[in-house]
Amino acid sequence: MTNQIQQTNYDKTKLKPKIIHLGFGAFHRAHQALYTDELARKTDSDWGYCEINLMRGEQVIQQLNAQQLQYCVLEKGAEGNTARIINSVCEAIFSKSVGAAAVLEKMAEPQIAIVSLTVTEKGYCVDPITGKLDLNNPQIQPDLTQPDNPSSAIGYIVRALALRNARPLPPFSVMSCDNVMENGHIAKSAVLGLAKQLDAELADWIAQNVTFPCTMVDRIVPAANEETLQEIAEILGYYDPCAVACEEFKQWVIEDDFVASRPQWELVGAELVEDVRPFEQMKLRMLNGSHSFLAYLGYFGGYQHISDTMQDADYRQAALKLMLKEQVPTLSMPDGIDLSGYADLLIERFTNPSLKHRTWQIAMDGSQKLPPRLLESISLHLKNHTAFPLLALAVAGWMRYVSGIDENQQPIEVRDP
Ligand code: NAI
Ligand code: CS2
Repeated sequence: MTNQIQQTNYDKTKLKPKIIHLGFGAFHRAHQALYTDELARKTDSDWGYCEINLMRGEQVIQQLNAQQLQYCVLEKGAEGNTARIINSVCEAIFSKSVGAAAVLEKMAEPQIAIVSLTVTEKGYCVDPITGKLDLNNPQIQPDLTQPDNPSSAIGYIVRALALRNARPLPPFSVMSCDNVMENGHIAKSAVLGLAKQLDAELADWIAQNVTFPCTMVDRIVPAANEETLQEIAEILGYYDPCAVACEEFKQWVIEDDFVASRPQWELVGAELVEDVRPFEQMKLRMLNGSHSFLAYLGYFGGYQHISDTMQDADYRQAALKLMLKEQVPTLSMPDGIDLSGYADLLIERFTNPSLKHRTWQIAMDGSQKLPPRLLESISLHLKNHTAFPLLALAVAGWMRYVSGIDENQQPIEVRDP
């Protein structure tokens, strides 16, 4: 196994913070920030990030600032590992350290063309069934009464757009990169839902002037633990607390619907398309649906990681069968997409023993994750009178899991809003 280090090859001063990203978590570091870094490596792109963490994630922002806004992504391949130094971040702030007014001023800077998000499924504060903003959500409630001092991601976006409209400045595009079906439409529904409560004219302006491209995002990026960070430190020769490890595979399908300009991500492998829906459905049902199946059933089987479940032929076969027999029939894909090959590739990716992706991590937030992964397919099976034993088993696994007691009568640390 070889380890390579890919150092940065450009001067960061050529970049401008033209994208605000909300949610500097593990995934964004190894996905959108890496694509944008690759673009700066290969072209004269001047697109850089201003990273903002809201509510949580103060420490990683401090650590990133302390290391000149560079960090490492370790890509773990079958042949070897590549430690890539990512340099696409120009600024990083934690909302509570600087205050809401300073964050809003950043979002209202004239050069900001895109606000992207990875704030987890629950960050949109929508009812998972209706897709509409939940006005009773505890994150949204304070934003209804104090809109100029927001706390939710949606509250920040609405207030920043209000500032841009008032100044007047051009709007930005809002690009969700979360595992939410029709994530752009959900982001739009949440933003308009809040704006309508605050100012009907603003809501109209947003509806007419802001775009919310949908995206399908894919790369398995487990939360980094001390073992991961030590492994990366051995390769780099120094300790990087912001580093993450991930698989080699990555995919990004983006609806080409930006109101201002955008980076030419297609030059570094992203697919810019008219309609992302089929790709989102394929990925959420086949990859994430079987991930959740393996997470709940694997947890009860005593398996700590997804790769451990893949060592058990029963689990492996069940995951493949769930994909091919119960999810594929619910999909309608453009010509040329080989779903059986896709399923085989997913099993291969899940098997990667160097990715320590905890079943417990994937089991988190099931109430938000299950609708696009399992329940929409179940609805279709019910309508068509077709069988769905494995989807039902996955839901049963979730029910059993949220009861909070495992097979040995031990408590489960359930995390779910
Ligand atoms: P993470 O836990 O490392 O990061 C989550 C980020 O979201 C943090 O910056 C946190 O501050 C922020 N956040 C959490 N709740 C929030 C809220 N209510 N409002 C505002 N910000 C909030 O998680 P990770 O791995 O980065 O994943 C984030 C999301 O990215 C996932 O939920 C999923 O939708 C998507 N994703 C993750 C992949 C992965 O393999 N990790 C792959 C594909 C998509
Ligand atoms: C996982 C996803 O945590 C989860 O729920 O199913 O984060 C998964 O790793 C990604 O969607 C892969 O792209």
